[in-house]
Amino acid sequence: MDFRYSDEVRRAKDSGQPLVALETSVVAQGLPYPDNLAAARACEEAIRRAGAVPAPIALVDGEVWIGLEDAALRRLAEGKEKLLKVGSRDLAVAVATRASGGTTVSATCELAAAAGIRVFSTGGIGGVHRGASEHWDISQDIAALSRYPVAVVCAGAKSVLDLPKTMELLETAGVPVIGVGTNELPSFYSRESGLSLEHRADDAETAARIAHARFEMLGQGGVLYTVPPPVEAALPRNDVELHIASALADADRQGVRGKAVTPFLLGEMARRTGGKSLKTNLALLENNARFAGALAVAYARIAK
Ligand code: PSU
Ligand code: MN
Repeated sequence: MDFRYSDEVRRAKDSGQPLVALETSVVAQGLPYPDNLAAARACEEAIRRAGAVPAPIALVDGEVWIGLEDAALRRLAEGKEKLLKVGSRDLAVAVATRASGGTTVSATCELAAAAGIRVFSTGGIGGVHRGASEHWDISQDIAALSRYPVAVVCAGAKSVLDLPKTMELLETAGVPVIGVGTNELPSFYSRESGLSLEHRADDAETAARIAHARFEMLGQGGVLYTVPPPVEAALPRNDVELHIASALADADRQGVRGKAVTPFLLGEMARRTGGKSLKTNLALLENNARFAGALAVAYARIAK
């Protein structure tokens, strides 16, 4: 496919260095400026420190960029122009209309796989929204996870979602969910969710073996690794629940629907927690990037 690679990513590909893809909807829609820019840079640094090369993916004037040069990252972060939230279904339109935007988990999985990148780090995945039996709001992320051979590192899914239904759908989609050093699904802002996981990996090496078996031996789709947010930055589950319940009620009252729901709730959480949720978000993004870096390094060693 006709992608535009940054110099750093091109060199890494040519010399067979481990790569980690990053989504950019978190930059364009998920976090306010300048925290979004700081978060993107911190993730890139964490990946480099782990010995891998970061590959943020985005749409810039209709071109798919694998690896973003500084000016392009700035454009996404500053948001002075119209920026799309680009999921898998939006890719063709974004390309054809020469649009710019941040890629969500679904589009990032798809593009990373097409670029031959096996590891991808994000904050939280989309899933089954609360009330889905009424409005059918279920993220494309699940379908993409099922389909593309990419190891996705996240902090679970936010409890703005219906987590038990999200876990059920992941099972239906055949996506293994691996707790990293835990037997419990983390819920993004909190280390707990009350839901236990069947599978765990305590280190990057074990995690990499699972991905390698799935992709190379079995020819299957993605794997989801869930890393609890760092202890010092995590929020108590009960507090998070209270804020989410009222933020969801507000979304409903204000008629916020569809793809606007996730960015709205993220903003509301930051406001309601006096910025604490933002700190948690930044800390977990960097923490996930660090593990993804180690995972990519271990994967490259096994795949040799
Ligand atoms: N969860 C977060 N922060 C985010 C997102 C999810 O904690 O920024 C973004 C991701 O890019 C994810 C997308 O892929 O929202 C899911 O959106 P939707 O629910 O509209 O599919
Ligand atoms: Mn949705």
